[in-house]
Parts: sequence; structure tokens; C-alpha cells
Amino acid sequence: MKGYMMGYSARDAIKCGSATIENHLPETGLQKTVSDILYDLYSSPKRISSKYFYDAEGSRLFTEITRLPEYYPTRTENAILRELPLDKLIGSFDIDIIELGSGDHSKIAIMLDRLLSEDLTHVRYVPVDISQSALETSIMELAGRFPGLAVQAIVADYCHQIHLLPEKRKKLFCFLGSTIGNLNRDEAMDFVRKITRTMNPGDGFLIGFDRIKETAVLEKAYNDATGVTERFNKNILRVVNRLILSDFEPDDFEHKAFYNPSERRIEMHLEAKKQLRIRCPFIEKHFELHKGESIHTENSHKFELHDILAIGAYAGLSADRLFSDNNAWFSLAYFLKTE
Ligand code: AVJ
Repeated sequence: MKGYMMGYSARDAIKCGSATIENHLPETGLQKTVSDILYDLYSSPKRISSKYFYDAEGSRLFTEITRLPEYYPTRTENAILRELPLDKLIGSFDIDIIELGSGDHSKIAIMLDRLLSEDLTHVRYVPVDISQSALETSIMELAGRFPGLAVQAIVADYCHQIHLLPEKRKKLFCFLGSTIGNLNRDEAMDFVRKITRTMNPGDGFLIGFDRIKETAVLEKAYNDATGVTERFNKNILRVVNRLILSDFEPDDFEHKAFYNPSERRIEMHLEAKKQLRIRCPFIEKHFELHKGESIHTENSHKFELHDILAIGAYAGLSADRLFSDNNAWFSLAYFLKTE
């Protein structure tokens, strides 16, 4: 059932030169968003889904994070992407490169830079992201930088709206930046398997994995000296305030990020500095946080080689190649659908 609630049409298609943006987010419905967020805030421990980080300000802050000296993942992955033989991975057929969570399109730009302009003509780039503003920017910048590249942007929650993805042509899925680390381990398994079901033999899946390393290195990456990650973490409360009309005061919370060795992940939390009462017009009273209580905002799982192989195997993919930096701080796994 497609929702027409809130006065949206189910499909807002915007034309932008030869490129198109389709917005499918309203299908999920604002009411569901409100009830999902409230449900998570009433859970114990309290949590906010990390997908709400990325409003315009959150996306901007994340881009700032990727440039921090402490935040090694982006820099390391980009160096691997610069060496990646994309031409070999895509062959010479017409192909859709579907990037799940494309963000600021910086990763695909590095990959496309390696292609000759004649190779670009049989590529269609399909970025999928929940941030319409990020996709609009991508379309404009990519048109200038890669003339002749076809772009079809899809504004959607790629975790729940896989049915929207194009099916017929040969495909290369890209899930980069270790975004997969935001999912729990079993969710990551199921997610890759779900995507794989839409693939045909010969299609590829390129996934970026942040690897396990020294705890101090991991923790520094999420506790940068200039506090950008702290601002990024607190910004999620502003996003939630807009969505559920609550009155969170970001500075009532402290940014916490630490490595949880048994789960092999960085966890981010917002910890109440004092007893708090949060009001929201959709609930009868208010809800309370006691001093020191925290809201869990993000998991960022780190992966061993066997985790990576297990994810591919569970989806029935064959692990074709692993591209890593010399320290094995980050890996790009290229999986192939064989039957
Ligand atoms: C975009 C999910 C890969 O987990 O490292 C960066 C987000 N959070 N700093 C990550 C993030 C805090 C990032 N991912």
C-alpha cells in the first residue's frame, strides 16, 4: 500500500537536466516515523536509529568528519578505491552502478575517475540515499565532472525499499564506507542476502568493511580533538526534535564513543548530564531520563576477515577479491553472483 497521507504524492519525480531524482520516502509515512522514534525512546536502553543523523547539517558534519586526521576510514578506503580496477569489475556491457547510501558521492567519483570517457557512456549511476539534498548536489556535480554519465537518483531508505531498485540491466552494487557496520551482525547478513536476491549471475557486489585494529586508534576516530563527532552525534537530537516535535536540548547531553570488544564495535551514546524531562505532543505526559542515562545512537561494527567471508557465504556469493591497504585497516570485498 502506497501512502498518500500527509498530502504527498507517492512518487515525487524531479527532473534535473537529463538526470532524474525519484523521491520514495513519503511512502514510509510520517506517522510511522513518529511511532518508530517514540518506540525506540521508550525502549530500554533508549536508542535513536542512526539513519536520522543525516539531515543537511548532519550530512555536512559527516563530510567534515571524513576529513579529520583521526578519522582514518574514509582516507584509507579512498586510497584503495583509487587503485581499484573498476573497468575490470564492470566489463564492457551496459551496467547500472547502484550505490546504497551514496552520501556526498565522493567515493563513486574516485572510482569513475579511473574510467575512460567511452567506458562512461555505458554506465548508469544509481545513487540511493535518504538525503534528497545530498542527491541533488550529487547530480549537479557529477554532470559537470563526468559529462555523458547517466544518473538516476533514488531518495529512499535502502534498508526497507529494495523493491524500488532497477532490475533488468547488469548491476554492480556498491555499499561503501563501512556503512554496513551500522547494522547488527545478523542484520548485515540478512541485508546482503536480500540485495543478492535481486542480482543476476555475473552481477557484482562491492562492500567496504572497517577492520579490527588497536582500540586506541578506533576510539580516537570517534572522539576527535575538535569535537566534530560530538556535534554530529548531538545533531541527531535536532533532527528528532523536528520529526516528533520534542524539546531535546543537545547540550544537556554528553557525547560518548567507545569500543565494545565483545561486540567488536564502536558505540556512540548521548548521556544525560542531569535528570531530564522531554516533552512531545504525541505522548500524554513526558518521558524522563535520569542523570547518566544514555541514548544509544550508533553502532559501528568492525570486521575480521572471517566475518567478511561469512557475510558473502550466507548470501550465496563467491568472494572474488579483497582489496585492502597495507595495514589491513580497511577492506573492500568484491563479491560475485555466480548462479
Ligand atoms: C558512515 C556509518 C561508516 O560508523 O564510522 C562517523 C559514521 N559516526 N563518525 C562510521 C560515523 C561517527 C560512519 N559510517
